[in-house]
Amino acid sequence: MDHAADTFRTDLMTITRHVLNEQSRHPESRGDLTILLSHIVLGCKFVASAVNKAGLAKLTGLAGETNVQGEEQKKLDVLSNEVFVNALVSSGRTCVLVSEEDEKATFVDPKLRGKYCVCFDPLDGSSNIDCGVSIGTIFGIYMIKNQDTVTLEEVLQPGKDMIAAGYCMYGSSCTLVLSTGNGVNGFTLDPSLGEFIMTHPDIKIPPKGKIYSVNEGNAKNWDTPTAKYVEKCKYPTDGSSPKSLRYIGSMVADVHRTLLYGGIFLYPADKKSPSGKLRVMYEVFPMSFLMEEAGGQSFTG
Ligand code: AHM
Ligand code: MG
Repeated sequence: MDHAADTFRTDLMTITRHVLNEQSRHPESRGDLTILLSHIVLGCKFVASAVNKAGLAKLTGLAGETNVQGEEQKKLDVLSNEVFVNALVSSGRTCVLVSEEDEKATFVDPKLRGKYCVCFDPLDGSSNIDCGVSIGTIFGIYMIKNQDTVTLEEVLQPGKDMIAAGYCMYGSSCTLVLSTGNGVNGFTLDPSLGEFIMTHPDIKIPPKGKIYSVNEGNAKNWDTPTAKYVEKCKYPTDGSSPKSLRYIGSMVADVHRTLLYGGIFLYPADKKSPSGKLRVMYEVFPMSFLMEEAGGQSFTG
């Protein structure tokens, strides 16, 4: 007779179970990070559902507003930002929120404050929304020394002080990749259960990769070392095979593929964006944290 376990996985490592396991490694922990992460997971589930319905619910298209970087906001960006802000504030575990969609940092009402600062891009890759290509949420979490006296300066911490980071990719499946500083794990949303189940335990980036990922349309504005590097990917001089080019234009999807398949993702500074296009606090630092936790490297220049 068939056992249920032959057909179904019956011992499921949900993201909550995983985070609780991680928490038990720190006996002094009071579960604050666990609670915060469960609110982030809720935000991701909400956005996943909204992204799935975007075309049907007429959520695609412009919301008629402009964000800090002067870009037009999409309705889904606005919605996702609201969901994350509400989820993070109501967790009672945050004191400052820094969102790509908000011009100023949000200082949480003292009555609801906790010790964490969360930097996030609620919906990255928004130019891809209307054609159904993968987009994602990116987040990085810092601990603040004194939540009552926190200042903006204290929020500008170096990436190495981050205590947890992750992203959620809304693609052909919805995948959440998380690190709390003890390796990287990936979880896939099972829509029938409404739970993220561990599908990619202990992700390690392959030591060698055959893919480079960059917006080559910017090549005329690159500096010489960048141009030379990319040239070598295409015309190797050491007898190796040329690398393949893959570029989605959604950092979450491009980084996710790089984590799983190996290779390099780059968005070099150029004449048009001398300090680079990607934003350090809510895009580069969290992704670098994950890359390094997965055994990879992240660097400038
Ligand atoms: P966004 O935050 O406005 O969506 O922009 C960030 C995105 C990244 O996801 C992606 O890596 C990059 O911009 C793509 O830029 P480009 O279209 O210049 O190649
Ligand atoms: Mg972004």
